[in-house]
Amino acid sequence: MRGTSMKPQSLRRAASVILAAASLLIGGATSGHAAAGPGQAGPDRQAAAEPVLRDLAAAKGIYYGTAVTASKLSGTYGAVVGEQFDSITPGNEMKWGSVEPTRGTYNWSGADAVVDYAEAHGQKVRGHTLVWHSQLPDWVSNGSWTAGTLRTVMTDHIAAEAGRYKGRIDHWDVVNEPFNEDGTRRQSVFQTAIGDSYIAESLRAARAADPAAKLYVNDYNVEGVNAKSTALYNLVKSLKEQGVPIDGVGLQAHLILGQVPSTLQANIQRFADLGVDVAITELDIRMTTPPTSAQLTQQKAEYKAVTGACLAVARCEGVTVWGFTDSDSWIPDVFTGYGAATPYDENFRPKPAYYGIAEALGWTDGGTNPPTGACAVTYAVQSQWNTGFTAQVTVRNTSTTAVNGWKLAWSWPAGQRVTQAWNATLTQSGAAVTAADAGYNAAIAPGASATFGFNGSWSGGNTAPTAFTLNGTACTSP
Ligand code: 9MR
Repeated sequence: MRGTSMKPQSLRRAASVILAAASLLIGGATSGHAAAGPGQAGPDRQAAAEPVLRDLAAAKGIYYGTAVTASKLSGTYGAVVGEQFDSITPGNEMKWGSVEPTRGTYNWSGADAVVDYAEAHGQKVRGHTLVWHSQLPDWVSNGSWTAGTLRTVMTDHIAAEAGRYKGRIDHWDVVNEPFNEDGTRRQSVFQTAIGDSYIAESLRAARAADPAAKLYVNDYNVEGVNAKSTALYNLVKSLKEQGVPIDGVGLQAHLILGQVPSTLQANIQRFADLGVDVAITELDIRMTTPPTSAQLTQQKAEYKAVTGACLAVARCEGVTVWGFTDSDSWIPDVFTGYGAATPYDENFRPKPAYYGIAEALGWTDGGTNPPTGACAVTYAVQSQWNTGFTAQVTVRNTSTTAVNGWKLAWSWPAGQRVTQAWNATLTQSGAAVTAADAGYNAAIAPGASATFGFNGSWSGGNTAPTAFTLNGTACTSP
């Protein structure tokens, strides 16, 4: 439940900020995060003042989190995670298949790295996840079990993992995805071998292993009021009636643009009324790619609405996005033709969605950061031959403030590649291209333009990109 007193986490954060400041004073700062500090630009990032989601969220009494990949927690990725978020969830590193691939043999390296990082940055940790039908090691999913033998394996696993991190995890997703869409129980190995009671037994084992952690049941497609969320509601009700330790429900919220459930807030409220906390645990909002500026603007409104729904209910503890950057999102791998689901683009530039979250958390920009209309881009293929082409791009500053240093980003729809550029530095990663100013053309006054050109290669088609962002803000293009 939300409180107003300073929690141990806040104290830890205050301590880490003081330490960072102290190390700057003695000239000892070595990491990007310590050097940049909360609220300032990290390496390769926009120099202008950006809202800091973790500070805005804390002021509203919630946390704002992200799923992370442990191996990426350095450089720009690590700097953004530390600056912007006050809770992290390991995307994969605490799953059974990661930590206990063979029976009794544990590998804690990834999970340890995430917990250590969180403590160094004053962040909460969502432990994810102890009992789930997926990403299980073969020895569990393909074992031949009786109720008794699997119960022992399951509770041993919970004791080992939750016990290892005792006192260091704020929220545990103890059981993940126990329901089918119609609200019946998913026929996981735990359900079929042990029966309905495996959920209560898991929660009791987790409480015994780490009494301070808040224990959650987490699922997807339970954001609105529907058969599945009603089954979750009935489960929580019955667990509470039996005195089983259950503190909260996680609504994953893997959403599709244009399909945010209208009953989201009412659904959060009905769980709160039952006497449990609620969290949005895996938020992303996917769209067809490449995104248009209209889609990015709609996504901004939807991130704002989801964050607002959590804020509107006192027992909603926080929101976690499932990856903060489009370069660390599961969506394109699983949903062909979909992506752009997170608040930052593939080059760590904040998207309109990021400003939507900030606005929901009370930030205002004084009108200097409209999501559209701040820039206008023309992209013209001037000549084209065999498999090559030459193009010219003009970016006009249509806002009322000067641009001092710019990055123009787009995604190529047809596999084109940059081979050579002039008047800008172009880098490409997959389909994502970023054109950075060449120094002498870094400043673009209101109403003025910068133009650059490049040669590229193409095969099959040379369709122009349809969406551009300038320093993370969507541009119009004819
Ligand atoms: O983000 C995770 C991805 O890297 C894994 O490949 C995937 C395997 O299922 O799991 C992803 O995370 C899932 C989370 O643990 C539970 N809810 C759904 C998430 C997306 O699949």
